[in-house]
Amino acid sequence: GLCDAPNYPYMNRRYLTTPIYYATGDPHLGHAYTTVLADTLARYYRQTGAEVRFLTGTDEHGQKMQETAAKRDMTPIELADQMAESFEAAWKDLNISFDRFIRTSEPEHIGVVSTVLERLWAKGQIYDDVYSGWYCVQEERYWTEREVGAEHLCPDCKRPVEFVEEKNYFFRMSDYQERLIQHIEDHPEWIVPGTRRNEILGFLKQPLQDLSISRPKSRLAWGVTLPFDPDHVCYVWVDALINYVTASGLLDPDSGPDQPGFADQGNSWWPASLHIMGKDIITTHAVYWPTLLMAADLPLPKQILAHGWWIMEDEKMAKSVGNVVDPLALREDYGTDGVRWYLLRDMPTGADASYTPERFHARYDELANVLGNLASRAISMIVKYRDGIIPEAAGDGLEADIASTLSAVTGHMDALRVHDAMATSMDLARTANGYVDRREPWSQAKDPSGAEDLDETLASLARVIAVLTALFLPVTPQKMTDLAGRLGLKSVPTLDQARSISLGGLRVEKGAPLFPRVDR
Ligand code: ME8
Repeated sequence: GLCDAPNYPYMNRRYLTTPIYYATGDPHLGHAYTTVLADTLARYYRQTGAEVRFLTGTDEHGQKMQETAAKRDMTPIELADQMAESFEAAWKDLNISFDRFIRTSEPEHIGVVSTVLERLWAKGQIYDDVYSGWYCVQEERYWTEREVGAEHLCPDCKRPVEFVEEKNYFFRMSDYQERLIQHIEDHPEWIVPGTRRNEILGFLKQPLQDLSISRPKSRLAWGVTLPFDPDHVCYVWVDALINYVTASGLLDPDSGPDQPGFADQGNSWWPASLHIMGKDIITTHAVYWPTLLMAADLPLPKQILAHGWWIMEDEKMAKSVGNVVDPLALREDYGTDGVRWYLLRDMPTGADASYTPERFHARYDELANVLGNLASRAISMIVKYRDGIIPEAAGDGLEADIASTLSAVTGHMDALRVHDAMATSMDLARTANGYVDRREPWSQAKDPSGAEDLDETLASLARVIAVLTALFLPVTPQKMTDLAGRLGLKSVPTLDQARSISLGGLRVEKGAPLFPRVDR
């Protein structure tokens, strides 16, 4: 079937994507969440030895871009340049390890969009017709009479919609309804979490409409010109979704619909292993996108993860609402890794979460008081009692806890329950603090016959900290690299190495607090 590209080495090659964000405003905490989530998964997969391709970027065409640019007395490309730079800089500040930052204004992408459209056109998957109905500029989409109601408001953003009557090209999306339902039913993990899968299956109980894929240039000039009609541009969502294929290297932007690229899927990153996004754009990813791919005879992405929303005072955090939090400002107080930890620890992957400064602070305290404190007391004691050299002892005082944590965390990560992986990892640090309290190394140090016990305590602590650096690496990469260095390691061990690492004889080093106290 479509999902079973021959010999696709699923587990050892991972192609992960975030949405490409609208280049109409600066990144906020919601965008940062998706991107940090994707980055944490990317780092986790790399840690397990997979070859990873991690894509993010900006969505630069469409009416909203055209209007925002006009309001600011800029051309759309000037606005796009400025915003792409702002997103890319924000992601670098948040230590996002993307491999490719795609912009939909790139010639390569425009070429690939044309290629796909030509292909669909040649295959009779696109026809023209007159569309008359309601259009929301904010959401860049058409709505039916019933959906806009008597007030003529967009059901999503509640803004007034416009009545339009225009020639449109339509994609025969309705032809793929049964196949899509079958695909979702045959692959229970294709859309996660299950609530979103049920929502899509519910949506597919209604007859699927064909999809308008064009906008007349008279209304919207800023987009990819249709290869078969120079007076129309491609609908921004179709243009945007294709970015995932562009960046995979599957298609040659310079050749036509019959190019071998369509047949030879061996060398590219396509199909994506995982598309990550917020639940606001699940329909475009789980309905428009797979049906377009089916029509173009291309394999479907392996999995789609739709997470929840960051909420502020009962409302979705959004640029259009004006209640956004700047992740870069929070970084100044709590550091990059503090922001990353808060985002992943506080939002159950898939559900909504409420941003409050208090919760942020409490999560940071957990990092400082549990993980940071463990590291600082263990390293101080190794310095104080053993001249900074980790004792050569079995160090298996926490062996059972380590083994069960590693398997639980792996299970959570593989099931995309990242917050559970975080909570479980932090529990191991908590257990290790309990171990210190129970063993009382300060008493062992006073008792001359306690030398072996003390060696064992300190070796066990060094070992559990090495394991913690591996567990926390995906979410707090800078701090864990720093901590591994303080343990005398050249780098953070992989999870596999952490299972059997031996640290005896390494020299530890004290340093400034890993997670300094933040006064508020
Ligand atoms: O939709 N909580 O771009 P966009 C959680 N260009 N996540 C949030 C959020 C919030 N309050 N606000 C935004 C687009 N996000 C299209 C995508 S993809 C082919 C085209 C995150 O700039 C979340 O990932 O509006 C959401 O899906 C995305 O930003 C929307 O970003």
